[in-house]
Amino acid sequence: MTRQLILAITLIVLLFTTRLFAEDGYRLWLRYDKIDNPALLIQYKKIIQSVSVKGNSPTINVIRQELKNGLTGLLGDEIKFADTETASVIFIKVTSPTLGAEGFSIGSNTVSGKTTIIIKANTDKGLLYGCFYFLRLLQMQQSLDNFSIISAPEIKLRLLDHWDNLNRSVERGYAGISIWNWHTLPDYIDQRYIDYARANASIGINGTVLTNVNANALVLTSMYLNKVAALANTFRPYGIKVYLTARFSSPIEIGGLKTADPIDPSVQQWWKVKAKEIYKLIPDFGGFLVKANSEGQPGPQNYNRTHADGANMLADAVAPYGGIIMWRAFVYDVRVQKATEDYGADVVDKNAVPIASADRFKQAYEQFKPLDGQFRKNVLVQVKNGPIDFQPREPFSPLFGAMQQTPLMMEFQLTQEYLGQGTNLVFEAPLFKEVLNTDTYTKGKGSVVAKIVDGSLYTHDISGMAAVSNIGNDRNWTGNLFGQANWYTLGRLAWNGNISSEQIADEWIRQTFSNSKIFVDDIKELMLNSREAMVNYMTPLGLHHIMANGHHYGPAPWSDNLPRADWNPVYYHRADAAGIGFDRTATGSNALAQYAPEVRRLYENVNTCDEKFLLWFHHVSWTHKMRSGRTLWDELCNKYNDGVLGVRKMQNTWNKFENMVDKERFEQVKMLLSIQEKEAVWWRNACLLYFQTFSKMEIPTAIEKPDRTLEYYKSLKFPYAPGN
Ligand code: GCV
Repeated sequence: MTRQLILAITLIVLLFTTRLFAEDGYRLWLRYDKIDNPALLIQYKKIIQSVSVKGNSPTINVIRQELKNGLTGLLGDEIKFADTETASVIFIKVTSPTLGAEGFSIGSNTVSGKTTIIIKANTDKGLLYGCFYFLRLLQMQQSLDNFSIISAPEIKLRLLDHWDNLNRSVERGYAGISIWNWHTLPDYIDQRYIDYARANASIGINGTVLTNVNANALVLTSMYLNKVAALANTFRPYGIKVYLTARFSSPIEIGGLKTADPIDPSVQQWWKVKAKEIYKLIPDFGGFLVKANSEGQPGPQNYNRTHADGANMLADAVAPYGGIIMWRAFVYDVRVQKATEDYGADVVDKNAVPIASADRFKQAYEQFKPLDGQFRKNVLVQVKNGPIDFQPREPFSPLFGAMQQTPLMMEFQLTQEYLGQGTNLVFEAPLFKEVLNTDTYTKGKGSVVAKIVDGSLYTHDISGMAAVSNIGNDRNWTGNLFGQANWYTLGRLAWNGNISSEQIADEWIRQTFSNSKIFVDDIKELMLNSREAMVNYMTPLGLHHIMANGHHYGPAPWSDNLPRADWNPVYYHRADAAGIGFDRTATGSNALAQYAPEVRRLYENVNTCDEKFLLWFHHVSWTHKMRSGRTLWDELCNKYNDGVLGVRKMQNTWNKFENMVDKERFEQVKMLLSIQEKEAVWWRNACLLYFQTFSKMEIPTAIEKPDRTLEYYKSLKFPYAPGN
């Protein structure tokens, strides 16, 4: 073969593969394609002629690189760097009390027809955030005429929590395996690590917990710490700190001690030495996230100590270096379970007596509220948004507002463990906003959850919002392309809790797909309605926790065979001949008493309770008259059916845009929506057929009849469902 022929073939292959991978979703919302509006492009080019970024710290170098890629891509010409005196886009370090350590200002000024854009910040990191904001403005095709913005984050710790294991499996992960390739670290730095850091920095995320809360002590051994340090070095220029999960029994498992008792001086010393070792390798190490005495994880209660004793011991170890401890409040009563002797496995004590009267809803509050005021200053208690476990809709956790002396960190879940997993398109911003906007009334009207989380209501210096990551090594990062929007949401909401779901969707669509008005409007509507559709086809009217055991994929409201009563769906829906739902009023578990009186009053009366939460708080008769005038049974049937119709509407909307989305992404979303439709039908049919065995009422004629039997749905098994 001649050299020319080889060259030609290589070129063809290159062209082909470039096209093949051109729009596979890898670039997330940082696509930087050339502006497709010719008039605007001319304007932008006129304004943005050269850029000035002084200095050469690693972060400043990152800014230059991002501007080079971003502006060259968006404008179509190589961007020039120039002096402050001549450049038209100028990054400047200033000293400004309003901007803090991470904020920035950005504005444009036109004098005698020449526009200058100035980005100011106190720190390199602030400039980096300003750089990404500027690039976002361009990607969203916004005007650069005379604008002025000051932006600083409301929440200090804005974190992704990876439930990634050292063997690269991801607990509740639906996007491939872990992006951390522990085997090739520390020497091999995958480009993905850098692109991960860029994506996070672009939305203000400033920390990452690399490992699963069901923790493996090995990550604290020196071999792994060197790998962690390599990731920390990669992320540092992007303003991202690394954190690890700490297995409470590590002093025994890797330290050779006989105990992990937090009051034992040798244990305290072990953690202090470990912290010293970590900080020597990673001077800006963020700290530890801990799941203790929960679902079989070891913790201080193994030694009759409290969560505060455990958290404080670790807090003391990292305090000299500025580290923090995030101690999870996701606990439920340990009296029905115990850890094995060597703490090596999650074991449920099958002989333990379930506490019949206990309500899992109440248990985190019961264990943590009495500890308020006992935690060290560098401890945050990390609370899931609702009292049970990331359900499609939950009331807010009663701990928010109840622990006023302790900074409470929000834990959301991006990965869709209970929200249709990898196949369902569910935009989570409305879910997160619903919780953040809810009034706890703990300090009078207006005591919304957002103000507790950002530390403003009870005046805490540290504040945090974390979300369980939905990222894996799938080419498009999140498996379902629209999962990227949920990652985007975490960053934007942690930066600014007031930003609306509409705005988040708008920004994401414009950067990820297109600025076309019709596309943006329709896809925004699709996204904004997706969460309610999912609530309807899975758990309408306040049903919760009725999914299959273990992998949690699909419906199984009939399930009643798990060793803990409160792991079983029947425990939560309590359907019987009289009705359905969990009575959490004073006549039942009285969980409502954990809320402020104003909140309790909103929910305690079956006739006035917000119907979205009805079955969370009441056992309601099948013939109860709903606000629509229907019986509860008819309403339930209608809601389930509305959910299915909602998904079909999403399909119709998406299908309209075949010509406006590249083939690869269009087809992927289309195929997943079609799976989602089937799954919605499955949820509706299985749940209605099962609940009908109690209600003994007909499914209204206007609603599609289930085409399979209940036995069929009960027989479905998915031994290899992902994420388990
Ligand atoms: C990491 C739920 C999930 C578990 C998860 C746990 C937690 O129970 O199913 O996979 O464990 O929450 O948040 O700790």
